[in-house]
Amino acid sequence: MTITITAFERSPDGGKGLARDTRVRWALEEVGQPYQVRLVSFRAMKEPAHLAIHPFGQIPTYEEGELALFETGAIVFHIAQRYAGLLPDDANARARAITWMFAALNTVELPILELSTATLLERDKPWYAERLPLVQDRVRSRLKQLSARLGDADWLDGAFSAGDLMMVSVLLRSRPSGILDEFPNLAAYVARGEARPAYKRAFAAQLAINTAPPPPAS
Ligand SMILES: N[C@@H](CCC(=O)N[C@@H](CS)C(=O)NCC(=O)O)C(=O)O
Repeated sequence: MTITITAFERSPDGGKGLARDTRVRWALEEVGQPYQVRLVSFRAMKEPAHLAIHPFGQIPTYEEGELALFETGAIVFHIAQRYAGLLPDDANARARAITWMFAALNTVELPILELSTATLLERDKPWYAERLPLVQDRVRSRLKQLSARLGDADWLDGAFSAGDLMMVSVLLRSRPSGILDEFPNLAAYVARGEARPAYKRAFAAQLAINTAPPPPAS
């Protein structure tokens, strides 16, 4: 059955792989499933056809036959459940890997997102300079806890899993702030994720779109 995902026609990051279609591409590459991509403009994302699939008018979405999904957590979880390679067979190890997916999205991504929002959208506010260190410290304290748990292990819980895929994807978004590099074991963990052939293919695919000549004006 054909899998189709959506991605930005032009990602605001210019192809650095931070747009969230990259994590879905990565999951599909890890499990060896081919996929098609439908590119959407910011305007098209807010139009009824896209809103019917994604109620919040965002990317990525995932379509497979009758099934249409949004939210990268749900999409990667679905891929990991349906195809072998991203979740362990042992029931307890599987539950722990899923726990790490939730931790990445609910506990680690939130302060990282808050920092990105502050630096992107709040620079001109009179309170920006006073607030920024507080937001940075929230990221720092989360990463400190994660760093302590990871220690010198390669992955969060045994073999690479969907939990690591999601955590690495989330941590990548903290790299531009410089905070990731304050934790050498986390920086090395992210580099291990980026070194995976499946990640490299996913990254290259999104980069190709973002460096291609712009589509003709309609
Ligand atoms: N929680 C959602 C977040 C999706 C999201 O924020 N997508 C961004 C791109 S990475 C987007 O579409 N931004 C444009 C917008 O919100 O208008 C997920 O994990 O899928």
